Amino acid sequence: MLGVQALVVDKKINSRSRPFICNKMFQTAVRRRVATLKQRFAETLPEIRERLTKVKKEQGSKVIGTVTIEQLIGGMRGVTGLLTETSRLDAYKGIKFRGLSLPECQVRLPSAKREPLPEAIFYLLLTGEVPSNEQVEELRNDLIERARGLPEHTKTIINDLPKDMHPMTQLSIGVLSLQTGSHFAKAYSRGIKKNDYWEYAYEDAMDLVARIPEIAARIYRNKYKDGQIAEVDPNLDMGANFSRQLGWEDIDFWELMRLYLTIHCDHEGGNVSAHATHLVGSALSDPFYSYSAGLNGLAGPLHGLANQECLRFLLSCQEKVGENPSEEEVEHFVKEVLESGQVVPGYGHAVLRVTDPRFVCQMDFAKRVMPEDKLCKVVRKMYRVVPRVLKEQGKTKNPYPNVDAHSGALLMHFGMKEFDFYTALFGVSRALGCMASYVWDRALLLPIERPGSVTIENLEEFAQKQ
Ligand code: HAX
Repeated sequence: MLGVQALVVDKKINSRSRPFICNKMFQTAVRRRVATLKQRFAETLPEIRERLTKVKKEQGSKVIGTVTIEQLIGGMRGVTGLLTETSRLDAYKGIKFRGLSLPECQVRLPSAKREPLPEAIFYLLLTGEVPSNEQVEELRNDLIERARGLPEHTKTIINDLPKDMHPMTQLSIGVLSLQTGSHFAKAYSRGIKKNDYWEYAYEDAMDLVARIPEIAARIYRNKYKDGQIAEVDPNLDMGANFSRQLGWEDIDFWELMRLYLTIHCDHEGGNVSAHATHLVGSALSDPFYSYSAGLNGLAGPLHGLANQECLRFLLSCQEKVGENPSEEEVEHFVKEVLESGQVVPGYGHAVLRVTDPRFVCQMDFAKRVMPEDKLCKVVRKMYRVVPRVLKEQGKTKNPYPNVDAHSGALLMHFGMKEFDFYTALFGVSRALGCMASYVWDRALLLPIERPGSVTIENLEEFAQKQ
């Protein structure tokens, strides 16, 4: 929980007050006392650069794994080939952000109520340190200032896009339109030292993280509502501001948004959105080019788009067998989906081999905040049925639910029914992890990425020689 100066606990607030209210004197004190996130990053950098140089020099020739022909053909599953500082995914324990599991983040990171503040998780991803309330407050102020600088041309571009364009296409365009303000691109063309790349990358990354919520909210308001959008409130955190700009004043929804922004923010380096951002960035394309590419990957149905597919799947189950289906009816429905050759959305994972802890966090939230919600009850029935059915089918390496199996039902509960928008929410969250990693990539002076490739003929020849 944040300190009393910074927070009015939500039990005491009425509908006009906010669960994250900062006292002006406290803010001023924060500005005087606390090192900025950038300063803190700069302080930690020399030691980390030294460790990387040492491990490269002393251990550089050691073998970390091998690549089989099956892995080469099979999307490089299980091939460790990336350096990502921000998080690590364990097949059996799930995601750890800088060594902290999701439940640990919920306990240890500053919060407005219960769920971590998005600013706090971003601080953790960037520095590896659990921030104090004051550090989060300093970062929050910085992001608010930057959010207010959303360029006019970005607003115009979004307003002019066809309303029937998918939100992810719009989000990618919106992020790309920020590129005109890239500090990194300008500094690079002026000529800067490699050691200083990260400073400009940092400025861009912060601008992107600060501005992407309003871009997404504008897309939502234009496409589905009246096009009007609330101003950023300087007294609120990112989760609350984003919710308000989307049109939600319900503080339970603000908490859901904080949870949502936390659980989707990062999933180590190899997932499509993080990897695409990293790859494009390795060519020294600036953060806007890079994350726009990451968003294009997130838009795929096997990655981020699975959350909208999942909701469609849950609703069609209800449509077919009623709002409150029995487990037998759910089982029958799932088997029909599989027999028709489709995958069960929200189930399976390329790395995880257990129930995704991000699913568990959402299920806990649903049980606490909306215990009687019918759709959430269907989600829980699916959880009891689908793993067994997928195990019987025998193909899927991981028959358990992933993050996308629950998120749509939670959003539906609060009246966000436009499920083709859901992946855009994911995109706002994933910006936190991808941008933290982008800054590290430049800070650690990582080179352009350029793996080798072979032809089928090469593979055949290689196999014969072996
Ligand atoms: N339903 C039915 N079949 C499934 C399945 C599911 N949920 N998950 C995997 N399978 C099948 C695969 O299609 C594959 O079949 P073929 O051999 O016929 O091609 C087989 O089981 C083996 O696949 P796998 O090794 O277990 O899984 P992959 O690593 O290849 O793929 C996916 C991982 C997440 C893409 C996969 O499980 C899937 O398609 N799931 C449904 C879509 C989904 O929920 N995606 C979101 C993932 C989380 C995420 O990135 N969110 O952004």
